[in-house]
Amino acid sequence: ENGITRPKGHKVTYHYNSTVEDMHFGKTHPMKPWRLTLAKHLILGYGLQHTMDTHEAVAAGKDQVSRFHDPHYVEFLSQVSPTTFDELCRDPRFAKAIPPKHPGDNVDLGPYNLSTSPGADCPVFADMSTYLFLYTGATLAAARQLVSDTSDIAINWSGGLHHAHKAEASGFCYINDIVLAILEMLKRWPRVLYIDIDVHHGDGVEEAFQREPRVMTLSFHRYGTYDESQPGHKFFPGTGDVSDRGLRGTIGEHFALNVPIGAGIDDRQYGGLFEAIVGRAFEAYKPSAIVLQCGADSLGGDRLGQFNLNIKQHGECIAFVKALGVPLLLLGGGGYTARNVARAWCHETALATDNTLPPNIPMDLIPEPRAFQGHGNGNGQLYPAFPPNKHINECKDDQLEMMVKKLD
Ligand code: V1S
Ligand code: CA
Ligand code: ZN
Repeated sequence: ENGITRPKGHKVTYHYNSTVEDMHFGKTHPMKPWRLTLAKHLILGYGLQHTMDTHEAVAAGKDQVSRFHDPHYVEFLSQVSPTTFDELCRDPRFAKAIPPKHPGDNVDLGPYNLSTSPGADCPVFADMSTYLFLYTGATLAAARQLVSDTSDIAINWSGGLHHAHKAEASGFCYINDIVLAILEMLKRWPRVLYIDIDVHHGDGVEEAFQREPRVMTLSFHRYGTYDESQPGHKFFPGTGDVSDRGLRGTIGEHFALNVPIGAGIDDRQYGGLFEAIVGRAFEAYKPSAIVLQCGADSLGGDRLGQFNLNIKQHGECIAFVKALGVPLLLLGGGGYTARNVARAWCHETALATDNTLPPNIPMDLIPEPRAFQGHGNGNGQLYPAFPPNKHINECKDDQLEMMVKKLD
């Protein structure tokens, strides 16, 4: 009735669990799982659930998670909560995982880079184990749908947590669901291409497969100093230079690609880079399947990101990869201006199912209202003080072209 139809010729599955959406990392923490509820409500509002099969995820098992992660770390994650944390820290099995304290550290770190201090990147919060094993379960279910040919495109917007290491949480990521999904896909396919359009470097996935020629990792990310005011402060996580190509001297060398980018890249420049590099990587590597991490913190106006992409261009990356015509796992990731994240992932769910949404929601990015910086309207509300935080474009076309040549 509203023109929304099932895709012809391919099948899409959507993996979710509402319990994940109700979790809280802490009041000041930028990661807001309720952005997933916002996205889901938009998706349901447009009727996109009729265009795909929806699957409620069940929790991953400890044994499944241990296929990549250290079993002690997995055990810790399965037991940790704000009430058990101190006792677990005293447990001799985990004591050796507590990092030494550096002078100037403003948060107290426990084992595996976890912390109960407010403001920590990887806080211990209520029902955290449930959250971790559920988002991982959703990604594994999605990967299994592809492997068993019951899906051509499988989606889990709660996954894509690319910074988690074998025995360490990092940058809001605890379990690396992406690595686990790729391991599942390697059971069937000889080569998997991983593409990461989150504004941050996909370091955890790259590191996991740095010796593995059967996985090519390709990340586009902001790289360099955070801003001029603090020359020593690197944009997180600080890795992913163009010269970083997989572990030197191993058979994995040349199977990692990195595209470091300056602040403020625009749609035209990003689209040019993405299509040239992904097109060439696909042609040369001939992957049997693709995993695409669709972090929405590469959008303009993101609370943490520094790119100026619009939802249209972000979506064009997904459409370009879909058109390559191999089984595709679509995952979420970062994205810290919740309303824009929800609109991007709803639009991308529509693209996956060959639908175009009616243009009754503007495609322009909505600025984040900023407390204390806005001007009151007299009704206790704040107007945004600035247009979306458009970062000054410091990407020169000739420098971008040079980088593409270097990568070839
Ligand atoms: N940029 C940034 C940023 N902001 C925070 C943060 C802010 C408030 C809090 F209450 C807690 C944390 N942390 C960071 C970054 C991590 C970014 C992770 C991105 C994740 C992803 O989108 O790629 C995938 C989901 N952390 C840092 O910059 C490290 C510090 C250097 C500064 C912050 N403190 C808490 C730790 C050290
Ligand atoms: Ca990235
Ligand atoms: Zn990110």
